[in-house]
Amino acid sequence: MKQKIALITGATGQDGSYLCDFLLKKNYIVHGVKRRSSSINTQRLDYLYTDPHNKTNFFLHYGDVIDANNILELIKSIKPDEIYNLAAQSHVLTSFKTPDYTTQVNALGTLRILESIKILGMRNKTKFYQASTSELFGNSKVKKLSESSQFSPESPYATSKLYAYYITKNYRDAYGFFAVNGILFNHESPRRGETFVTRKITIGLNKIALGVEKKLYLGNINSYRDWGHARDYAEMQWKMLQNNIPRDYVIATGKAYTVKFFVEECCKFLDIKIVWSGKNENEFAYVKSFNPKKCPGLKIGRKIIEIDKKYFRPNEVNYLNGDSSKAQKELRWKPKTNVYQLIKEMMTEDYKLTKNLFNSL
Ligand code: NAP
Ligand code: G4F
Repeated sequence: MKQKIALITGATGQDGSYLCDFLLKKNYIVHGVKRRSSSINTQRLDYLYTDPHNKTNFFLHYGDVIDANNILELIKSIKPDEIYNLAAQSHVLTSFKTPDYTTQVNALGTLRILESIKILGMRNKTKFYQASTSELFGNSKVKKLSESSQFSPESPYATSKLYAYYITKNYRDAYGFFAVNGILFNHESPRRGETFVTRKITIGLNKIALGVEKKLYLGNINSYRDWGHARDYAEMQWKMLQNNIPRDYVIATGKAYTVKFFVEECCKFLDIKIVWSGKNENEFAYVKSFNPKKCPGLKIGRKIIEIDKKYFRPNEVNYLNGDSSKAQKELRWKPKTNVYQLIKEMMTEDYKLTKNLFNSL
């Protein structure tokens, strides 16, 4: 069988790295787009990379979805069977500070790829996956959000992704593209960016336990998220493009927890007992008891979590919980990793990382 060719924008990100790995194992030829940066930004892919002078199925190209000519050239030369558009300014709070840039990348970046496929006459060859998001739903009253729930974006990030969602649908409806939206709820992993809340917590608490840092500052700890594992969700991105018909799907675990719960479970992993005190922006957590073998850097009574208003968003999405029954039925899928397994994996990896850091100090 002819080897399939995939092009992945955002290959250097959390999802991109899992998807590259997944597709290479499926014997794809994988082309990833990386951005030029002043220091190397391919750490998540290093274990997959082979010098292209040797035989390899994995190639990285410089590119940027803001550069229409670059995107057109890449698609023209690579001739992919499948394009996964994962490139994004993906941080919600940052999107309030850089709304123009966020829109250029997330909204118009998507349009540029779709237009390139159209201009090159490749709509019958190339399938297109768009990384849509549960942020589209905003503060819905619906407790379990599905493909038919209403959108109500609450941030420049979500609004830019709303454009990308609809332009993908437009190209499917107007020109017959095989173009789909994966409406993915939050998914995390040891490769998650350090400024998203789960990873910030797993890194922060490990540093506190080992005495590298004293305190972790967080924003709104009362919001709920439906957290899955990025590795499981990469498989779904692929499955959507193997479907007989181009359809949009919600991918979620169906269970939502607060940020506060996530903190408490991470503390349990380290055998730290915390007590919460105070309210709203004055809330904090201090250490009631701990295991000195696991946490040589701790002291009883120390405040280890505090709230810093700078992490509050001008608009918050308070509750996100997804109903992925359509994907489960039509794509034969079940979320494999629950939040407890996710926390265990992230904490284990960040404990090792922090120990290495500590030993090198
Ligand atoms: P991520 O770790 O932030 O990765 C984003 C990727 O996009 C990185 O490779 C980044 O490159 C790249 N990128 C940013 N701006 C670009 C540009 N102008 N041109 C080309 N590439 C650019 O995000 P993720 O968690 O893997 O998420 C992947 C996609 O899924 C994103 O579109 C995100 O919005 C969406 N999504 C994520 C979640 C989630 O919970 N993770 C849920 C729903 C939807 P650098 O490495 O150089 O920064
Ligand atoms: O981890 P977060 O920054 O993720 P958020 O905003 O839900 O967005 C992520 O998931 C979306 C899918 O729903 C993606 F589309 C998007 O690209 C991204 O991957 O924040 C989660 C929650 C929020 O309610 C936030 O206010 O945690 C709260 N939070 C509390 N303290 C914090 C912090 N978030 C961050 N980043 N940093 C804090 O210190």
